[in-house]
Amino acid sequence: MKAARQAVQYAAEQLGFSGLGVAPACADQGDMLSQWLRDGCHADMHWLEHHLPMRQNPALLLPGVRCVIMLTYEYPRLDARRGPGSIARYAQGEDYHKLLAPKLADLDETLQLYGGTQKCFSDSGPVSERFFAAAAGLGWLGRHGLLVRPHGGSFCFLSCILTTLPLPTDQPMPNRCGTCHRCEQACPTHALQDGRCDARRCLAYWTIESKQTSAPPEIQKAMHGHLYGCDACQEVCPWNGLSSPHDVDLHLLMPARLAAMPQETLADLPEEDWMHLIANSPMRRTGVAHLRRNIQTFSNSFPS
Ligand code: B12
Ligand code: SF4
Ligand code: SF4
Repeated sequence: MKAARQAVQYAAEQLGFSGLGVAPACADQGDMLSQWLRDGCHADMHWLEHHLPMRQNPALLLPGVRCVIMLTYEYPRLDARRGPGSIARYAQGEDYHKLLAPKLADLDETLQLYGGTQKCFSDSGPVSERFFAAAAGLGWLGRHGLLVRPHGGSFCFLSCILTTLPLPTDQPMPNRCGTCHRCEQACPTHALQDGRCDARRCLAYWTIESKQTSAPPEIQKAMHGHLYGCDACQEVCPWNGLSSPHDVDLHLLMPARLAAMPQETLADLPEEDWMHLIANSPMRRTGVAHLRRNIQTFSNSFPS
């Protein structure tokens, strides 16, 4: 199975993935996810409860699964928006689900040549991607809960391939956060505690996932300037220095028109123009009405 691993590793590099590691599918995930759900940290993302059995047992997704191949794909490290109305780095360009799916299908084909059956996901399936990325030796889970790599930090997408092939696996690496607590301290809503993020307080939840028409006052205040997502806990991480050993896919860069558009123009933008602006973006999933709600919320919280 060494040959299969070499083949998929080579193909992944050709397709632009920046890292690959392999974890045993039966790796012990502990109780953290169920505890997080019991504590209500998932807010109203009820699909996370429904996915729990599959998350805890990948064999329910792919009978006979032996390994989880984890991959990283870089996104831009610079915030391309000028002025308020910031958009999280991962969402500045085209929709990564669409970008990565054909690449994963290609890797699936490579593994089929070695007799494997696969299931592939990138933020699109009931797999604990952060857990398996750490178990596959790609990095460690920081105090913000995200995967941090010694060469590259946390600004990357995770993708996974469940496979029936018994590939050689990797060893997890030690946590290198040391005495640093910068991410916890930088979180504008104090959503981070003991290495976990409470979605009920996280601006990424409020600006991307929440269907509610308003947020609690302390969240509204912190939402100021955040149009979509939040990178505050990652911006302060010392492992996210600007020097990157990896190139960034041009599809993930922000279109110039969006980068330069002032927040006031966005606030008054007709529906049709919005649709055109976010046609290929992951923001399309959140929808124009909620993006307008986000602008409204932060305008209201800090009247000029
Ligand atoms: C739901 C979700 C969200 C929710 C909830 C976030 C949260 N608190 O988990 C919201 C909308 C808030 C969100 C926000 C963001 N998200 Co998100 N999100 C997810 C999703 C779909 C599931 C995460 C989840 O289940 N969380 C619940 C926690 C408890 O489970 P978990 O993360 O899997 O944690 C496991 C480990 O923590 C493990 N564990 C931890 N410590 C230990 C110790 C031991 C000993 C053991 C045994 C286990 C263990 O136990 C858990 C279960 O296995 C994943 C994709 C996926 N399928 O995994 C993306 C994902 C985690 N998100 C991602 C990103 C980029 C973000 C944002 C940065 C986006 C932004 N800029 O706005 C923020 C970051 C917020 C933060 N600090 O976590 C990336 C992370 C990439 C990376 N480098 O790690 C992912 C992996 C998507 C992807 N494929 O790229 N997200
Ligand atoms: S994404 Fe923002 S709000 Fe959420 S935990 Fe990180 S800093 Fe806090
Ligand atoms: S900011 Fe500090 S504590 Fe947080 S992930 Fe980075 S090194 Fe770890």
